[in-house]
Amino acid sequence: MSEKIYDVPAEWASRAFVDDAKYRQMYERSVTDPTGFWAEHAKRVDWIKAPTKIDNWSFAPGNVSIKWFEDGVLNAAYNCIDRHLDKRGDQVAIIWEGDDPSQSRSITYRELHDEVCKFANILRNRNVGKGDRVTIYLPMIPEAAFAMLACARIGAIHSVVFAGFSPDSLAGRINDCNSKIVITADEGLRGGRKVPLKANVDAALKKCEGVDWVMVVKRTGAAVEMDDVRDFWYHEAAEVVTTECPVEHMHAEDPLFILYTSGSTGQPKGVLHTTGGYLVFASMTHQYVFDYHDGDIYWCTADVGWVTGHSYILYGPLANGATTLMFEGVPNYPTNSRFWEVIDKHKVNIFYTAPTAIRALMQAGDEPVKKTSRKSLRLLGSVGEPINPEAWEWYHRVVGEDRCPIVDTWWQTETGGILITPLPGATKLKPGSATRPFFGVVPEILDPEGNVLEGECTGNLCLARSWPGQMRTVYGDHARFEQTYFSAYKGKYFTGDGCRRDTDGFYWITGRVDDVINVSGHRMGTAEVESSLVAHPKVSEAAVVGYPHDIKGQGIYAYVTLMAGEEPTEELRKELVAWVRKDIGPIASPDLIQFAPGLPKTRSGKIMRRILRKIAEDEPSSLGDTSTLADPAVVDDLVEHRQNKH
Ligand code: 6R9
Repeated sequence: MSEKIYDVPAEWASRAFVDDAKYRQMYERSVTDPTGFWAEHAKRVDWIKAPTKIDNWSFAPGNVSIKWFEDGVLNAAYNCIDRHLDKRGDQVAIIWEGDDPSQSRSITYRELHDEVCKFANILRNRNVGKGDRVTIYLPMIPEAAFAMLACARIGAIHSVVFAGFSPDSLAGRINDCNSKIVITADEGLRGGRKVPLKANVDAALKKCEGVDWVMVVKRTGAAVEMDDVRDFWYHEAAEVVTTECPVEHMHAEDPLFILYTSGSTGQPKGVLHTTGGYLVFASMTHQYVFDYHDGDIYWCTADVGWVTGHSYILYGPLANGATTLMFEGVPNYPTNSRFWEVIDKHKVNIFYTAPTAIRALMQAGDEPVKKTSRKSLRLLGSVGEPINPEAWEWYHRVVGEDRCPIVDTWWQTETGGILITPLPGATKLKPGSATRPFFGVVPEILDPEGNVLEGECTGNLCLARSWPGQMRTVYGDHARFEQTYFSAYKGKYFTGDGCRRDTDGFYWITGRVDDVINVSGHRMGTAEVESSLVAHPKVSEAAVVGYPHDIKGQGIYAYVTLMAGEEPTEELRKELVAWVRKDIGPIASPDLIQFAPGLPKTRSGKIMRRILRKIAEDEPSSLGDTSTLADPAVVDDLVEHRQNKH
């Protein structure tokens, strides 16, 4: 671990919303008087009816229930658009930068209002209303923002599915929440490559009974098949609707969106977020963590298919009246200078990206960075996975020219917003540490027996209390919600992450301790990849673990046992990679496949993943005790034929 410490630059301490003394004072109040604290900060959003009941939650086993601001009434789209119109109708809300550097577009708050109202009217005309689920499978184009905000405006619940997911993955998500409408585009465009989104939807819908409508946005103009009854073009429907659409009155605890995320078992879970608490938390964290001031140009490079895109491209920034940049492309197209060129082109002040992108660009050397100016940059952010100190230092020194603090923000789809992070005017930085809890957040580190550890320690990260942005349930399966997050440590939310707290009380996230792996900042359940592999006719058994990968953070290592009589060939290896890629999506493609005659199992038949992880990490000398295995000899073969040998 890096021992270096970076103090808060003097100009930051004086200009930021919060300096260290203020952080300590606000944090103290947030945990000693949470009701008073959140009653005050709830005022940052406009309520149709202000809440009088602030916090009402229980993490008690069998009775988990989370409510914030429950008697309040509001509308999220109103807060992200309408309330800004008087003061900043002509201010740019969204800067869209296309995959092709010659394409960009600026959308003012007034224009955003009109586009979102039109979109909402199109949905209302198809009988989509409060509580209905809408699946959005779009690339990073402005219509993705219009679609999400249109749902919020009419009280429909959006479920955005990342456009990199396969037809099967899409179908599973459509069916799980019974969407009756799917919004997509003819094709997506990323790094100069086309993605056949409409064709993917057509394939998915062969497995979905309940979908009445498919709305198609024209992005590339490719010829696509259109079903006469079911499918319609967005641009045609938009011609016959008005730019006014009254907002639906939503209770604070009415659902805002569902977002599917991978867990350690079974199918992805539909994480449900509600309206009031989520919006208060997303907007408040956006303002304080990025120290967002009026006039700043803010860019988060995430995709709206992930939670980071929801909270920190859309809802947080727009609720704050910010100018938010939405990027269709990838970091290395057309060249490795793309990020920095976009920063110069749009005079970006605040830049928020993932360690995997930083590591990939770092490998391309300093030159593609240094040939750009980046003078506008003031603050850098990191999210999605632990950032290794080398990448942190490079980001700080080369990209930020030693003048921009880095906020390393730890949070999850489930948390709705950032929970552990520096505040740039308040917190000294240690490369690799997410530092201190945000207001109202009470982290605890526990040992496997459930003892709360004090002082400097390492263990499993839990949260002792609720915060307004917390997920409320797994859509349609509250029992799974309780089981997944509240059963390991009674009365606490268990994050699935390991964590160290140092002598300064700073937190260092060490990565997942469950069967979730983090590949380029994307969460993947090992069980999902395994069930895809065993669905192949030649595969009898599979076990998947993560291993350290220079760029992706973690790579996917699959042990595969073939059916009797099948030959382990190079060709089959490629076939299996392609199989998983097609089944789940490119982000789930195994990086390494080892054909294994047998897997290490206990006598009761449990696969010993600890051993598989060590072999995948190329640490065969630290396998630990293998004597409890049913057949210890299988380990020798696995070690001998390991795929990650250095
Ligand atoms: C926002 C997001 C959540 C998991 C989380 C953890 C890892 C995210 C991190 C981090 C270390 C950070 N993670 N941010 N680990 N430092 N700053 O990424 O949500 O896709 O649900 O992933 O990502 O392991 O549990 P999500």
